[in-house]
Amino acid sequence: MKKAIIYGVTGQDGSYLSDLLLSKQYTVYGVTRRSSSDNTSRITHLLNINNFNLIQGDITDTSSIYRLLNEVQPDEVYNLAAQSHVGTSFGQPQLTWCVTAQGCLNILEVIRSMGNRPRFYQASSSEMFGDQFSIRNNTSLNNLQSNQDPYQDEQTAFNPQSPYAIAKLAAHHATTLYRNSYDLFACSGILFNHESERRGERFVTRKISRYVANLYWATQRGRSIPKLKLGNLSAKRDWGHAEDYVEAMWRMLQQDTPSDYVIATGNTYSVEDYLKEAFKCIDTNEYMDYVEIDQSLIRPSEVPYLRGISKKAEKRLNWKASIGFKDLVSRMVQHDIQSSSKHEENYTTT
Ligand code: NAP
Ligand code: G4F
Repeated sequence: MKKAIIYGVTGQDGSYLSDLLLSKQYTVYGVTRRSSSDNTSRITHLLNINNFNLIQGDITDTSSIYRLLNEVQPDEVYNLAAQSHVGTSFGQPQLTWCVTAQGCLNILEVIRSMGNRPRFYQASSSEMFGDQFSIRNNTSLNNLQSNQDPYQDEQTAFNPQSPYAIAKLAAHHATTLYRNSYDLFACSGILFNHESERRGERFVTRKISRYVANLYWATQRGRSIPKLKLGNLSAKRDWGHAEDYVEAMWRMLQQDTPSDYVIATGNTYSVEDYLKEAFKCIDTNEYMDYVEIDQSLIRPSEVPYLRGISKKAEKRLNWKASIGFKDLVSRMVQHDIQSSSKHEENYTTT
């Protein structure tokens, strides 16, 4: 029976990865930060399972990492912990650095000091590419047909556009350095955006799906609700479902040799496309009637376009995204409609 430690277990990916590893008979040690209010809503279904252990800790505290790894002697360590909101990172750059960059280095240093070294997964991000892309057929960004070139893959240059992306890139380089210099089995998954019914409520997809669900119920009750405040609608993202993506993380650590992989669907859609598709789920075409552009939500610097090519993962990990854009949007909206029916409208408009 394998043992895995998950940093970031209370987050979207941590909860799905726990589900996956428990289904494979792992014993899971999920690390959670002490909090004055409950932060375990995504893992309540796991709290009474024998093979699932919740441990208090923090990746900014190396002594607690050292103790936990040496006590548990895990086979695998997944670092999913981060201050993961790009917009927030502009307001809290130092905190983002301490958690998202330094936290990874702290874990690497502990693993390096161990006799039996666990395999290590680092949650790298497509945000590291920033404004960079690769191109085939001389297609330019201004002359783009949907789902054609450009793209990002393992060869594309990095040029981070936020404190979050800078911190992720530092952690990414540290992971490569420790793999090459100290022979650690350390992999980075360069994951493109992945969402789900468990997605944090301040990421744009969930913000929209929750608003649409609340609008649906308000309309049923003959009420109106305030407009949804959004920032940049033209940014394009490659959106997949988190359940597919945690499978890729696990597969990376089962290979004979460690490496880095781009994980993405290969398709790109704008925030406005997501908005349109979400409103379609409640048979509403006039989606802009419900939206207000809020300048304070426009970031000082933006990543305009992401579309990942996962050929390497397809070939070596036999991995491919199984849930497409329309399915993803529909699942999120339907889930939010069902869960908000129990409550009065409780929307986030900002
Ligand atoms: P998430 O929902 O925001 O989860 C982040 C997790 O990190 C939470 O469990 C959080 O705990 C924990 N955390 C924050 N600060 C910590 C600290 N100091 N010590 C220990 N834990 C801490 O993020 P996600 O969407 O699941 O993403 C997982 C990872 O993949 C993150 O590193 C993210 O940056 C990266 N990533 C995500 C995507 C995506 O599209 N989802 C794409 C590429 C990379 P609390 O619950 O207590 O806040
Ligand atoms: O949902 P978002 O906040 O995700 P973003 O910035 O792409 O970052 C996510 O994906 C990364 C992988 O590429 C992860 F590394 C990261 O941890 C996170 O999971 O924003 C998506 C787009 C952006 O262009 C943003 O400017 O939506 C735009 N947007 C427009 N209005 C908004 C809003 N984003 C948010 N969060 N809230 C808005 O009101």
